[in-house]
Amino acid sequence: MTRKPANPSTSKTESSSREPTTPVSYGDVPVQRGSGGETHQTAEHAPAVLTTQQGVPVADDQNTLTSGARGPQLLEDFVMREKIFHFDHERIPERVVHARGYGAKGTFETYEAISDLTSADLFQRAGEKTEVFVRFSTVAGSAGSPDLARDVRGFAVKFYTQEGNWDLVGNNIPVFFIQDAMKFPDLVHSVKPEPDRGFPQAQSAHDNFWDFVSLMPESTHMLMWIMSDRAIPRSLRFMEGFGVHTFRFVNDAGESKFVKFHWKPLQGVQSVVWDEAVKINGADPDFHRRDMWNSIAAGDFPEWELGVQVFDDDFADAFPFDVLDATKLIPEEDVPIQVIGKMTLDRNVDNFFAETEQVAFCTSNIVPGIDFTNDPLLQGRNFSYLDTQLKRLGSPNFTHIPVNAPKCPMRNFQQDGHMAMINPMGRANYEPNSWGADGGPREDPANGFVSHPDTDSGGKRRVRAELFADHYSQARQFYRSQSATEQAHITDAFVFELSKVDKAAIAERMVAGLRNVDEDLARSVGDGLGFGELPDALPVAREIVDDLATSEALALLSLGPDSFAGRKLGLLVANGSDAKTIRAIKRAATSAGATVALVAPTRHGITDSEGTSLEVDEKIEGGPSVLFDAIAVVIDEDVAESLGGLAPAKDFVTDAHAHGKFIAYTASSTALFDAAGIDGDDRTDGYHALDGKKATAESFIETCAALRCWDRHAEATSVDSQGGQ
Ligand code: HDE
Repeated sequence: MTRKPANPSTSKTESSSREPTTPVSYGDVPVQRGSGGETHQTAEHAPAVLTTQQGVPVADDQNTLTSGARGPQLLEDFVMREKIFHFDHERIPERVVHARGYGAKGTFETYEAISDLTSADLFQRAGEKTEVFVRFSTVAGSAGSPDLARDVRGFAVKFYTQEGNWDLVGNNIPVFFIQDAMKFPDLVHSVKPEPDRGFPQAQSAHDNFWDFVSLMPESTHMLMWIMSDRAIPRSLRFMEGFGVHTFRFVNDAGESKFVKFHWKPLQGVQSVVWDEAVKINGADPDFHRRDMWNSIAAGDFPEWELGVQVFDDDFADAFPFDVLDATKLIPEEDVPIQVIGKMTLDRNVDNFFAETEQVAFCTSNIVPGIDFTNDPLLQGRNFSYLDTQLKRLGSPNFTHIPVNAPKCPMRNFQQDGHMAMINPMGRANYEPNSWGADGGPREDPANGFVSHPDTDSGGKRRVRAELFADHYSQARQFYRSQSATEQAHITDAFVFELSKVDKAAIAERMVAGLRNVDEDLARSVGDGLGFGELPDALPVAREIVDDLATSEALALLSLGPDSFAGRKLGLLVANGSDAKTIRAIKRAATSAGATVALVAPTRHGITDSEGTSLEVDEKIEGGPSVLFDAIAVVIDEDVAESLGGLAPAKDFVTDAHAHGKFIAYTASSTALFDAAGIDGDDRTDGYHALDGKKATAESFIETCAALRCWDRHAEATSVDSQGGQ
């Protein structure tokens, strides 16, 4: 057996003088050293030799150098000092917002050339493939916060094009809270933990947030989105993405049009319900990142189409709102989306820190053919992102880190600085110079990036454009575009969040603002909070446009998936469970592209009715039904009786019932449902009886294509059904 050298200059072969030694002690655990001093006992291939950062082979990685077995440690122990020194400096500052994120790699494929619209190199050739790195994130929580916080999700894409990196740093919501970057620190301070007490973490349900937004009516449209189920996605794979701002496309002839970017998930759009989100955060705080990692690892690659809304100055001038205002969107019905390519995420990161943590998105990273507009939020971001990367990554050479480096040629005279990996070669490090071909790179006026020559100018003032003063019209349009189910969820979310606010005046001011959106919404939120009379509506700065057409694309439920593919069934089983039924349901689910997790009273396998041992994925306490899109219960009568006495087993079915999930069950399982208070009369809407037959299992899985039984969910969560007012 030949050992792979750790480092050519220090490699030792099998014949090294360091022969196997006796076991060394590491606490109470004996550790067997290999012939090279390494301690990986069972590796099939001999691992590389452990070295210091200087490449010096390490003989003992378990014990510090001491003077005698019980004596003092020696300062000369460079091996130990280097290891601890490095460990002490492992952390870099987390992002001030979007600290919790998850990355993946993939490819963007251009469908057709769109040279008439843009000269951007990646859009010039049909079938062109461009590598991408994507980082999804929440905004408010710190790096260790739970995934299912009610929050916007970041959707940042780095395209490594042949003419440089283009970063489309978007969100899963098409509008934003504020209109001017000047207000961003205030917004973020208000949602982050309150400064005196240091909580709440990853939550907007507290006084400071609602105080700020209720004083900033421009946030109203965004609040409608953030109180909708868009803010609690089922998975990062089932979210839309938006560039939010209006950008410019510029073609070779220098002609420019406005453009808004959209990501449309081919998986469909899907969210969870609030009670589920709260419980998922406890059951699996890594729910979203685990889902992404597992799907990619299993070869079920998520895909999004990139769409653009392209429009000209005439449209912008006629549109009732300002296209430079990031609190407004352009309905798809007004400017249809043109799909221009597809992104597939097919590789997980090799190392979380190296890629997901160190990736540095900058809105200022654009390429020839794409340009900014004067959106004041976008312009402010162009300053902020570059600035923040310096703080976070510690050196202007963060562009040398592989995840940030372009994959096309990069040459300039920038040099030195902390951790410089790339410096100019040769004698010339300036230009102009007269060193001819050896003098380094030169500018390219014909093909280099040229800013679109916008002619807007005016006196220096701190003002907002006139149409920015409309704060309610599109919030109303959004609310009216939702189904009754979605409107109810929005109402419940407002009630939940405002019920966490201690100061009554803040909640009242918010409800006063909601009266400008929709009277019924304000009334229902007021009722939920126990208000008697509603406060007067807030004054409006500009007359509300009341006749905006509703837009189906703004609702979530109309965008749901059309099959059960990519989703997960939780199958509750135990010893003696009917083998035929288990087989039928597993086959039906997997052939529909879904995954099945076996949940059982014990983790280390069960034996089915035919005596076959089955591996179990979750012990019932660790695999609550909130982790699954639908459930099936296949247990025999004795087990159903005994599980009826176990709280987590009852929760498994009551939660699935209340969350409106599709539920399949065998006749032998009913005692569990009865014990959980779901008797025969309740087991109707969305319940499927299983009988071991293939066709029954398939018809259940087909039904699961629909998201939920919303009526059951509404009934289980309404105050009326609980005997309240
Ligand atoms: Fe960001 N934002 N942002 N933002 N943002 C950051 O940059 C900022 C805004 C967005 O996964 C920071 O690298 C300002 C809108 C995403 O690494 C920081 C303003 C949108 C990410 C910053 C905004 C976003 C960030 C923090 C108001 C959607 C995560 C760390 C003008 C279109 C990127 C960092 C990643 C991150 C500033 C508003 C999306 C501080 C000043 C609007 C997806 O630079």
